[in-house]
Amino acid sequence: MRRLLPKTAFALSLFAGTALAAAAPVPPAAATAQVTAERIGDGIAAFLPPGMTAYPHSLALLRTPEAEGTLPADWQIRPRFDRHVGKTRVTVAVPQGADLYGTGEVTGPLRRNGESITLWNTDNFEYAKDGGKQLYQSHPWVLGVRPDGSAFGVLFDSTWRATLATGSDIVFESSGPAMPVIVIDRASPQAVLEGLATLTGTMPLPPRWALGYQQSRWSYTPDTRVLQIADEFRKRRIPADVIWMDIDYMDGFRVFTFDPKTFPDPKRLNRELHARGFHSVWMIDPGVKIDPGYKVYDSGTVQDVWVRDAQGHDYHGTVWPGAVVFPDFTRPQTRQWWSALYKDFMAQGADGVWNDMNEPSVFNVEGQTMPDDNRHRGGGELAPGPHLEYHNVYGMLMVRATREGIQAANPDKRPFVLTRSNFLGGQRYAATWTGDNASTWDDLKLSIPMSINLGLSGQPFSGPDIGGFSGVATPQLWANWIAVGAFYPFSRGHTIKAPQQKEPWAFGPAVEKTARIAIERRYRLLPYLYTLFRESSVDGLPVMRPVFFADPRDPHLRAEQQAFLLGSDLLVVPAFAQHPALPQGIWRTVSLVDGDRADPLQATLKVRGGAIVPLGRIVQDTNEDSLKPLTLLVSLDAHGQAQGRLYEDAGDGYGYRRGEYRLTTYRAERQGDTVKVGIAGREGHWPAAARPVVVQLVTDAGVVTAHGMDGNVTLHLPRTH
Ligand code: NBV
Repeated sequence: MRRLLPKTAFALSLFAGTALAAAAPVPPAAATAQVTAERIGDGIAAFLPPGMTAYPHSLALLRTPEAEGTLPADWQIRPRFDRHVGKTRVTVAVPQGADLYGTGEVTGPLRRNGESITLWNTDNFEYAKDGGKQLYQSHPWVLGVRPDGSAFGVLFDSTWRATLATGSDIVFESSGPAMPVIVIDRASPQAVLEGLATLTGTMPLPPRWALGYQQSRWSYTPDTRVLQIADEFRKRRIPADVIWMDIDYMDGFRVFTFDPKTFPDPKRLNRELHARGFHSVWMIDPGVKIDPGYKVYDSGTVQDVWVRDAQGHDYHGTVWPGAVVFPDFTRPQTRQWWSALYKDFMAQGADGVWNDMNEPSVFNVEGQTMPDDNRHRGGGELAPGPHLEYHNVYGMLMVRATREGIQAANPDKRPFVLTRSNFLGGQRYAATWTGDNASTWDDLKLSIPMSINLGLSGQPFSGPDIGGFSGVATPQLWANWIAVGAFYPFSRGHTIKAPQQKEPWAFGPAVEKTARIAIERRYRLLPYLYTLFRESSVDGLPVMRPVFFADPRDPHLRAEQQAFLLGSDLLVVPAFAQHPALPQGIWRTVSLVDGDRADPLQATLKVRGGAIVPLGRIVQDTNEDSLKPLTLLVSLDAHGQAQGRLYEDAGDGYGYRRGEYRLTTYRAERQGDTVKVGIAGREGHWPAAARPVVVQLVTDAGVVTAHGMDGNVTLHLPRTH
């Protein structure tokens, strides 16, 4: 690492950055004059705008980048900085023929060429406002894929309100000061996303239960209704892991309280849910009711944690509880106070927390949020600043404090937080759902590119409200939605209060059957999914991937947004997909559950030739050991070989960080009329117990099954194969 500027240069800097100021000037070109460019990683460059001498503290990044050397002279992608009518503008020329992706939580097509969005976190009911071009989260990040499959990413490191246009130029126009820009340029989109993960971090491994199917509603109340729902799942033998408590459990919408009439004994409710094999997630909003005598309001007031208005008074807004104050999460004291509130809350036995309304959403005011000139006081690494600067990270700072609070309350468990609002890098703190969609075919279809683009922006753990939040879902729509929704990384049915129930059984027996099959398929796939989540927590690659990841050089796959990949080995083609562009090569259709191929609403699942996909048996929840037996779904490539991985650990806690896990690489090889399936590698300290294994070889002529012990199964092919 080089330090090119004398230390005093940092002191002179406008920013309190600690890292090295880069100083190697780029080759003289008018557009980039005075821009400082530095290599900060393998195929990663940072550009500081004219006048900036050190990389400022960044909320998106894990750590402040450090210079590693000068940029190669032939480095292609270089941002151009200029001021433009009171705004800061950065322009990046898009290489000829490149396809653009990412840009976070967006409606519209997967391929973002010719799109324009506003980065200003907004409560956008039914995605109606501004044509859905402005949603709950902001990701100032664009991924580009060139015709030859090589790829680049551009990260505009600013939290201020901005617009992001992705045309023949990428144009980022911010209401704030000039910001650093990071460019990643690597051999493939996968390699660019790995680069993004080194910068913004990865999703921490969630508890395994969070991968199960989840059921929510605004709201299940009273507590007896919650248990009825749980019992209904078990009675009908529809697998499920989580029931969600929306705002009505609170006492007059006061956060961290329970309605004494409808939820008199939350501890008991959580115990009852656990006894039924369910986990519980409870909503907490940021707005705190102004109510002297209410503990949260009183303690926050004593500790002086509230956001202030331009005059320096506590800002008052209106949300569910009526008049509220908002915690100023830019302050370290506020975050500590907020975290500490979770101690008693989690002691009631809650398993996870759902932070809603954290754009923050404010009722009855223009713009539906607090004024731009409200003051955030900052502290630590964060300078004081106006709401215009901190609005987009309000939700992220909130869930950071939430996560820390849950972690401190239950140090031996992995936190689970779901958030509506977030920012680039926010996968470090919370999973996400895509807000208030509607029960329409359009919203079903656009949920797929939405979740894919979130994954291409660093957030692998997302999904929409299955069935649509608002409006009436027809049985046909809901059935189609669950058939695909079982494969979102985050798989949760949820709905608004009225007019309809939207549980799997609410639409009659035919839809219930489709739902059961779809959810059973997810549960069979859990060993594979959990392996993917583990990999994503290490390398940052998405769980749900665009089809073009199968072959980034194939131009026909670049706009496919109906079908998608889970990992690299499983292709999901929704029943409603019309003329999907599918990858070349061997992809074999598989059945996971009795009746799935016969049900016309189920998505078609295809396994890549060359892959081994680990499957479990159908269980009702993730507490049950599904690997009795383990099934290995083997699909050989043209050379008669296949490989796949299975990650196993305790499902919760941090033992895996001490090596208490087992990562097994399976390999299959055909020799004449036999296929041997063995173990090619192991990692982790968990002992490999002898266990029965079922191998299902998927061939073009059908499935051949063999039983044996783990690591040593030989399958004899009948003549016809
Ligand atoms: O807490 C109620 C709802 C919740 O169900 C939904 O998922 C959130 O996106 N919440 C919004 C507030 C009211 C929305 C109209």
